[in-house]
Amino acid sequence: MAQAMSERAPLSLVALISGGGSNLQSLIDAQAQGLAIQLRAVISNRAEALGLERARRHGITTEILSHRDYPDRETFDADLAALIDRYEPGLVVLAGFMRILTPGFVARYQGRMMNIHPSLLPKFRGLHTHQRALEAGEREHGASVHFVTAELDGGPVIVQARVPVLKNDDAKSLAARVLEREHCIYPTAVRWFAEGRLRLGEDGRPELDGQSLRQPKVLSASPTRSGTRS
Ligand code: NHR
Ligand code: GAR
Repeated sequence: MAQAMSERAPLSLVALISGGGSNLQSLIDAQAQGLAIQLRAVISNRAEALGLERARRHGITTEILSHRDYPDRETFDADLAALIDRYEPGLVVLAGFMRILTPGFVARYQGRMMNIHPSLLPKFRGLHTHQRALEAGEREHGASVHFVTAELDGGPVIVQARVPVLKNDDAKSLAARVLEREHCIYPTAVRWFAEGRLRLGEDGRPELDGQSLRQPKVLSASPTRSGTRS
């Protein structure tokens, strides 16, 4: 089909997953609604990841690379990079990917790899964020999209979504409330990147529309301000 001359080529993506893949699904759905991305491959380190089934259902190429087949992180990451590079992605998205990546791997994709993390970074880096937020007595929790750096969950934050912690929450109910908002902010960050509005600036901060972000963007849950349309 003919493309208007002003349109840029769709942003090619490779997604890394380990589990359910609902964030992957949010990107697939955003694409179906017109976001100019092309999901070239979904790579999982777990053969049983449900996200692989979602990808297959949408005709997206899937790859399994089990970390258990490797003696150490370096050799796993070397093969992972080789696999990713076959698809020549403009952006690599970690979407519930559960393996810590080596500094060499991260450097290769500097400025073109994002992660979604289920906390209001810099709070609660690492795992079990919902339980930890509850135990800390937080009244607010959320999720963050950040550029990936060697520092685990320490990369510059692009956008966050905040949710309230409710009185009777357990880790499961809180995770579900956060996850729903993840499905809004990840496609938004990817859209900004695809439109050429977002990049990792020289100063190490995200740059959106030519402005260095001193604070992450925060998307509210209200549909008119959610950032899913503009
Ligand atoms: N790698 C680097 N270098 N930097 C980041 O910011 C990364 C990263 C790899 C993954 C996602 C992250 C999250 O959003 C992510 C960010 C896995 C672990 C972990 O401890 C921690 C954080 C994240 C992902 N993984 C264990 C490990 O030994 C394994 C846990 C498991 O398999 O269940 O790799 O939370
Ligand atoms: C999401 O909440 C994501 O933020 C989190 O795991 C869930 C994956 O859900 N990521 C991490 O904890 C990374 N360590 P999904 O597979 O349905 O997208």
